[in-house]
This record gives sequence, structure tokens and C-alpha cells, in this order.
Amino acid sequence: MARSALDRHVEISSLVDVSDERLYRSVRLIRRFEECAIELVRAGVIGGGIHPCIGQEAVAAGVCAALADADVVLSNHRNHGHALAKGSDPRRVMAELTGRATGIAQGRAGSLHVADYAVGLYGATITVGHGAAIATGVAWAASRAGDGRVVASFVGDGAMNQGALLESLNLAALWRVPQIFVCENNGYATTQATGTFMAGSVTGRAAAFDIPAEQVDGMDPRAVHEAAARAVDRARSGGGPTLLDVVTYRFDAHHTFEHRVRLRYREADEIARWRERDPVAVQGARLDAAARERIDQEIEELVAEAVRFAQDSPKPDPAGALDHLYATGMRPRAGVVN
Ligand SMILES: Cc1ncc(C[n+]2csc(CCOP(=O)(O)OP(=O)(O)O)c2C)c(N)n1
Ligand SMILES: [Mg+2]
Repeated sequence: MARSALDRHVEISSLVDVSDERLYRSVRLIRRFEECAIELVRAGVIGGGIHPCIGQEAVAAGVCAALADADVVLSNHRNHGHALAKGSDPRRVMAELTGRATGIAQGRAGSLHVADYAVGLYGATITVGHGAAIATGVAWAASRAGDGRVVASFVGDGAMNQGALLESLNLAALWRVPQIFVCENNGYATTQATGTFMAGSVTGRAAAFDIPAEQVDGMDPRAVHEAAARAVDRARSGGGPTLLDVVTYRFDAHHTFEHRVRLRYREADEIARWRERDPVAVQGARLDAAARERIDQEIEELVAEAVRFAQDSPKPDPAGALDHLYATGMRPRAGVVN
């Protein structure tokens, strides 16, 4: 690869000024990265499958573009977009998905548990809704330290019924912590439509705790970015948490397992209707053809290099399988434990 494609990824990921090109680049990278990852699942190079976020790219791109480098993200099972949009190196994310020692978590986390402290990605919690609770703790620590950091937690609409999520809303409001609750409202939890499991609404849950909430067009990266920027401003200036109900849709499976077992829970015309508002096309239409072509080419190089890098990387040494499982160097305080 021209090394400059990676350099540009790093450089653009930390720009403060958010241009249409940057947002397009971000959604396009997530799309192409995941399309290639799905191919690697089919080829057996990625074991166990992935939860693709294809169709939902605008959420990760818009929110992360509103965050500063030092800000923190807590993610969930559908996390590749969050990692890439926050600035993780695509080569090391792909290496993580393929279980290589060069991955962002040294190949020990795989697709489900990505974490990359270097870019403020404090982990992905697959116990649905629980990442928000960790995020409230991080946001509380940030407000006590007065370090100005903001924490964004991404959850799905299915997570909005989880006790831990509701407890987080309560404490985040009570302590006025700098947290943005981002609900990626894609209309389904696995195969169940939201209307069959949710009483009330996503924004109604925020209202119960006096948390300002906004419903956002999740197919438009610019609209997501603008709403997220308002929430970041509020959080950073001491105004406390915000909830964004980002209405979006996943074009692909809940999990790549679905590619082998056809689960009939959505009609083809519903998917086709949402595809008309493909976030990559929505954002791409804001660029002239030459800029779009240049970025597409750069992304192709970046993703091809990520696949090559991952496949050329070694697997972790089995001898170190127990490393990192427990904290080391901690001693019980005298008098607490004998
Ligand atoms: C507490 C808990 N219950 C159930 C599951 C199994 N599970 C994994 S993903 C998922 C659906 C979550 O739906 P949503 O929060 O809307 O996110 P989406 O998959 O739509 O992005 C479920 C039920 C889990 N991981 N954790
Ligand atoms: Mg959902």
C-alpha cells in the first residue's frame, strides 16, 4: 500500500473540523472493511463470524467525528464501525478479527470484544446494554478528575430494556456525568421487531430521568454528526448526559450465521426501501465525482493492506494463553485479607 493511505487515516481521524469528505471517508471505510471481513468469514479466515454494521455506518462516523482524540467510546457486539471511526488502525482491527498477535487486543478478543486504549476505545461489552454502565463509571471518573473528557456509549434498541442501561441513565442524570447515550435504533433485536418488545419509546426513557433526548436520522452522517456535536458541547460544558435515538437500519444479517440459515423475519421490500437511503450514497452525493473517486481508491488500498497485514501476521503463541487474564502486581491491603 502507499503508506500515505494509512497516514491519512490517522491524520483525518483526529481532525477537529469535520468536512463532508471526512464523513464520507469514514462511512466508506467501514462499509468496505466489513464487506471484506464477511468474505474472510466465508473463507474461514475469521472464525465464528461477525455482527456486521453495514447500513448503520453513519452512526459510528457521525458520533466519533464529534469526539476529540481523548474522548472515550464504549461499544457493543456490533463494534467494527466504532473502532474504525474512532481512529483504530484498520490493519490491526482486521488482525484482531482474524485472531492474530498484531491485533488491537493481541488477537485475544476477536470481533466481539475489541478494545483499543490508544484511541479511547475502552472495550466492547456483548452483555447487551452493559457497556453503558461501564461508560457511566468512566464518565463519572472524568468529571471527578475534571479532565474534560466525554464518553459515548453505543447500544442497540434491544438494550433499552436492560436493567443496567436504565440504572446507568439514572446515575448519569443524578451525577450529571459527561456521557452520550447513543441508541442505534435499527428496529430489531436479533429477529424481533422493536414494537414487539418495547413499551414506550427510546426518548421516553430519557425523559423519565430528565435527560435531554433527540431523535436523529441515522442514515445521514451529517445529521448524526450535528446532533452528536450538540450533545458533546453539553457534556463538555458540564450540562450532563444526552440520549440520541438514532434511527437506522442494518442491511445485512444480525450475525453472519444468518448467511447460512435463512431466517425470515424481514420482508425484502423493507430492506430495499431502507437501501434507498444508503448512508454511503447519502454522504457521497455531497462530494464531487473526482473527490469521491480519489477517496474510494484510497479506501480500497487501505482495506486491501489491512487484509494482507492480517493474513501475514502470526497467531498468538499458545504458551501465553493465560497472560492478561488477571491483574498482576496487586496486593491486598494489610488487615483486609490475611
Ligand atoms: C443481556 C443479554 N441478553 C441477550 C443477549 C443475546 N443477544 C446478543 S445481540 C442481541 C440483540 C441485541 O439487539 P440490539 O440491542 O437492538 O442490538 P442490534 O443487534 O440490533 O445491533 C441479543 C438479544 C446478550 N448478548 N446479552
Ligand atoms: Mg437493534
